[in-house]
Amino acid sequence: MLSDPIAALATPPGRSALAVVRVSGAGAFEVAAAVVEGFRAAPPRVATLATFRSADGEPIDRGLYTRFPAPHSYTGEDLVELSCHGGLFAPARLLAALHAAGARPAARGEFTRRAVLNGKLDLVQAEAVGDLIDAVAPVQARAALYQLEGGLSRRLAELRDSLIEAQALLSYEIDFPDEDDGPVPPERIALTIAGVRDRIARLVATAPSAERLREGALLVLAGRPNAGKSSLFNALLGADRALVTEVPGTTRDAIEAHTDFLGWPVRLADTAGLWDSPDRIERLGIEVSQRYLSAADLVLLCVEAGRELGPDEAAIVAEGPALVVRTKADLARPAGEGLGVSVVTGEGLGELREAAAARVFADRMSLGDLEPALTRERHRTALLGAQSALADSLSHLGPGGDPVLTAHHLHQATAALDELLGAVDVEEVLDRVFAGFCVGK
Ligand SMILES: Nc1nc2c(ncn2[C@@H]2O[C@H](COP(=O)(O)OP(=O)(O)OP(=O)(O)O)[C@@H](O)[C@H]2O)c(=O)[nH]1
Ligand SMILES: [Mg+2]
Repeated sequence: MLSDPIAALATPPGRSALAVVRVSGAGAFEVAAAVVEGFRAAPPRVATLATFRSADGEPIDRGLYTRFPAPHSYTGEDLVELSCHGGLFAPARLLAALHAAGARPAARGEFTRRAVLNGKLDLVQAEAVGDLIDAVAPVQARAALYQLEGGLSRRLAELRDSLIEAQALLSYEIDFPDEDDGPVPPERIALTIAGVRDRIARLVATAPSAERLREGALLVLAGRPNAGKSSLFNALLGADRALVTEVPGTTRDAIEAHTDFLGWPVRLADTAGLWDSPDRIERLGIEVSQRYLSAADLVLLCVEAGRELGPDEAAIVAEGPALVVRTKADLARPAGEGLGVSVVTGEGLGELREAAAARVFADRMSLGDLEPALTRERHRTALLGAQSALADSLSHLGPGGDPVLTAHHLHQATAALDELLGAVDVEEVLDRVFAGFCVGK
């Protein structure tokens, strides 16, 4: 049943001052009344102090409960929030009592899923709830909050409105096919459609850096053995994560760590040195390095300051995107291009962070994080679908064209936007979006 009562812990389990448990669905108030002493019908949305008891009347804790009658709740259903002391016992016993009183354990993301089904949030906003919780850098949190507050949704709704307008204009054309220049000139319809197509193109262009912002840009430290990659990895993280020795071939397997460069989220990867090694295990490590090189948003190519770039290194730069980092700048003056750094003196580390962040987040820096942007592949795929449907619709417009086919493709484009916002009932899309959520969301 879709609206059966569900209950789950909304805070992380473990030692804490407080824990919050949520119950939502038809019958949530009856479930709560079985556990909360003196649970009363009034007043809504006001926290009330009460004793919580298990089915056999044993006291569990004293805490606060708040009643949110539908539709004025997160899920749009009757909802109760109970807060008790944290730790291992009180929250678990409170939850068990609520389950015994008839609430089922919630599935991943089920609270937010219900909010979407009840029209409290659209799908793009629901994704932002997950992004806000998962944010590790301030810019990620700001972008998620903007999306949650409807920044992207509003932009998509405007596009949808324009498409509906084009469909309306087109229906005149279909209804009065014999009038030579019809009540609406086809050029006007074409202009409206082309306008939407261009606005979609501008949104699609935000996808690479916005997806990067959400996931963290992948920066890969690569170069010859002993170039100082692992030392730089540790220095940039501010922690000794990777082994460093004077023996070439120290790093065998890639290591990844999350950090931020001046507030911009990055995934930093240290890799095995690239050379023709006779050692089988080292060769396997080098294959991993190659895969990282091709997946990188930016390669930080480490070359000792004292020497010229070899052809292997020049090839990596040519393939790009890469930034040449001249390591061990305390030992020699950098020869040729690249940014000099030293992990001994700390020289160049700040500049490197700045240059790398500027390279991978250039357009987010110029746009600011408060512009609608496509933060997921799902958004990009939907809008690319809409874009090609619009191109098809334009190709059937005008002399010799078929307005019915134009209308059909316009419809497809609108459907792509609807699926993106979750306006149509698409269980499969919902399943995919909420698979990554935790049970209390
Ligand atoms: N003087 C100086 N020595 C450095 C610097 N960076 C690294 N080294 C030394 O260079 C040697 C190799 O450093 P690593 O960081 O292990 O080099 P790597 O590129 O990870 O090497 P592999 O994992 O073998 O490919 C070590 O002896 C480091 O102490 C630096 O900035 N200045
Ligand atoms: Mg190493």
